[in-house]
Amino acid sequence: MTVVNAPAALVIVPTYNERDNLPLLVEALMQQPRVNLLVVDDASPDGTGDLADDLARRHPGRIEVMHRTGRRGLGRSYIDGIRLAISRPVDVICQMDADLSHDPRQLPALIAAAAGADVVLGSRYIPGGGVVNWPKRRRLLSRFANLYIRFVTRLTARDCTTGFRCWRRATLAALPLDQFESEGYSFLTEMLYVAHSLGARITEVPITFVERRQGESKLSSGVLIESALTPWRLIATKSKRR
Ligand SMILES: Nc1nc2c(ncn2[C@@H]2O[C@H](COP(=O)(O)OP(=O)(O)OP(=O)(O)O)[C@@H](O)[C@H]2O)c(=O)[nH]1
Ligand SMILES: [Mg+2]
Repeated sequence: MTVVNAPAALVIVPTYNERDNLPLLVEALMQQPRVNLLVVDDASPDGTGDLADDLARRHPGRIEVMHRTGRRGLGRSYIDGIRLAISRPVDVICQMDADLSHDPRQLPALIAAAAGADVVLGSRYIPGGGVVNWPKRRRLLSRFANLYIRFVTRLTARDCTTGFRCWRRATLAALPLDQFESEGYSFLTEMLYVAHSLGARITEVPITFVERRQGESKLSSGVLIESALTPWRLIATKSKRR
């Protein structure tokens, strides 16, 4: 049916110590037609980078691996990954976590929605979306973060912090990445805010987020502080950006 006309997509997956999860994610993604993968590994001490190279050899022409050096960080990794991704001849560029929290079977729905929007958010907080296996504390933190971001920035999306997204390549290419300041998770909020202020059409597609079973979370207190300050910085520096 739509396979032939489906847009070619490149999925950026940042990794830090995801040895147990990455092979399962790759296996599932490689079953999707016209989907390629860019792994951005931050010199994971558990050898995720070497493992990604092995997986790339097993799927010739479909997986690229970027080995970062220097200071690690989710935002820094995405900036490097996006710079490479936008140079590839694809229609759509996606973002996904490596820890199987984002279901590859939901990816086609996000890609399809990019036909009618510039940015598609895989959303936990619209009807049909949800979260599985999160303790109450974590649920509250995420809910509060979204309320806080929406309140401060006036973004209207229900899930501004989701890491499961699809972008039209041109929209992503228009982001002034050299002006971004977020080093960690708040990069996700920053890129959404900047895209919105550049006039991008943002839509949400429901997803079910499943908490990781393997590996460790990288949420640190430094990351949380940056996330709390970022919405204020974004509105304060809005006029400097075009
Ligand atoms: N390259 C890179 N990837 C990272 C870094 N920190 C986290 N990641 C990856 O970013 C994705 C999201 O990180 P998680 O630790 O799962 O964050 P989370 O989903 O908010 O936290 P959990 O609920 O514990 O899973 C995963 O694929 C991580 O491997 C980093 O510093 N560098
Ligand atoms: Mg996770």
